[in-house]
Amino acid sequence: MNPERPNSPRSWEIFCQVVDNFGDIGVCWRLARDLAARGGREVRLWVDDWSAFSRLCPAAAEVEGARRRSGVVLQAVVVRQWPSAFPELDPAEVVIEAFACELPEVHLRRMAACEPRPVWINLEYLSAEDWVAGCHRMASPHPRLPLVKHFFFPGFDAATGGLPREPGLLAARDAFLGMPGGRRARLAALGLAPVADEALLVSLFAYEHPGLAGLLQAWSDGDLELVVLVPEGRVLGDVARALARPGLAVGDAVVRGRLQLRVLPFTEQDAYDRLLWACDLNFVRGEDSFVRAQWAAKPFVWHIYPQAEDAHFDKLEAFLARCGEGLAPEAEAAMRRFWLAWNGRGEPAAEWPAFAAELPRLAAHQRAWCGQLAALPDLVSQLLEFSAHISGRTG
Ligand code: TRH
Repeated sequence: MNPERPNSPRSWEIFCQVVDNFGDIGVCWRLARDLAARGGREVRLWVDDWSAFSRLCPAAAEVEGARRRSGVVLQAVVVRQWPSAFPELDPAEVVIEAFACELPEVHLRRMAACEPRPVWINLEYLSAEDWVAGCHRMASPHPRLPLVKHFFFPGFDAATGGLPREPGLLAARDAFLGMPGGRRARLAALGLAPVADEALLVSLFAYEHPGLAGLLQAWSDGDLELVVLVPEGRVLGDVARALARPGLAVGDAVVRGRLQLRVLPFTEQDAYDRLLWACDLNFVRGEDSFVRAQWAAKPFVWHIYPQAEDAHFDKLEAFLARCGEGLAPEAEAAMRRFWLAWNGRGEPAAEWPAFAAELPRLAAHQRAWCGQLAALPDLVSQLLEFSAHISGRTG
């Protein structure tokens, strides 16, 4: 596979509609930055929700309205507010619509008038389900215009588009973990106070959670010393209620028995990666943090994005089946039971002791799982190869 073939497209644009939270823009922002960082490409990112984007890229908050509309270069990406009245402009050679967001009609017509026509890709949500491989790279002709859209599915095996993984990511992680001074130095690099050597360091990023109070109680009453770092976000209200600390906010710390909990600010993506690397156990959610936890190669727990009619449990089971392969049966059962409980099928506090007892085995397993995933081509490499292939065919 050689993504740098002569017909490799040089201009790319990504359309992102923020449905809710940060996953849509989180994935698109990483993709845009990675494409731009690999060199020799112009990358434009259209985002409809500038305030969600500004949480991931605080420099964007400083950009005033007119420049948002005309485009501002941030980390080598031209970022533009996606307006409701979309301007007439030249499409890029590759147009990515993220997560089936609908492209503006005016842009589709411009794409249809291009010669050669742009490569049009719909980047889909991540799933470990088996059907994904059968739909990956599937072509879908536009009903009216002379355009063909291709479905591109990220995934966990060689028959899919792979996972986002920037070149050098794992080396950066290993350098961070190998820094002289150990955990104290790593935490200092993150701006965090030291924790006791024997404490289990946990990051907690989750949606609202009715089972949280019981788990916090189990942690405070348990044998293990735990330091739990909670980035500001949707779960904080439940944390505050469970600990009877109304108004709990960034910078606050609470101690209950064996549990010490600290509230962190929401940071830039790269800093969040380092937080995941630094912790012994990560609670993550949605799509992007779920992937980053796998590159952190530490035990983790996934709060999956809930879907109608519990459809998300099929996705959860599909991932557990893949990721659990090769785990000792007791460890696999402990992981499954705790993950299901964390997602509402069971009582997290009741499943915690068995899960905690398996953490050493789960740590070894996640390192191996990460190595297995890292042996597959990453998402951006595959997009480069695929777009060169399609533009070679249509150009
Ligand atoms: O925010 P999420 O729940 O996102 C989504 C959306 O709800 C989306 O509509 C849905 O379809 C999808 O899940 C499945 O979780 P996710 O995907 O993990 O995105 C969070 C982003 O926020 C991710 O890019 C990491 C980033 N982040 C930071 O940059 N700094 C932080 O401090 C934290 C906690 C997260």
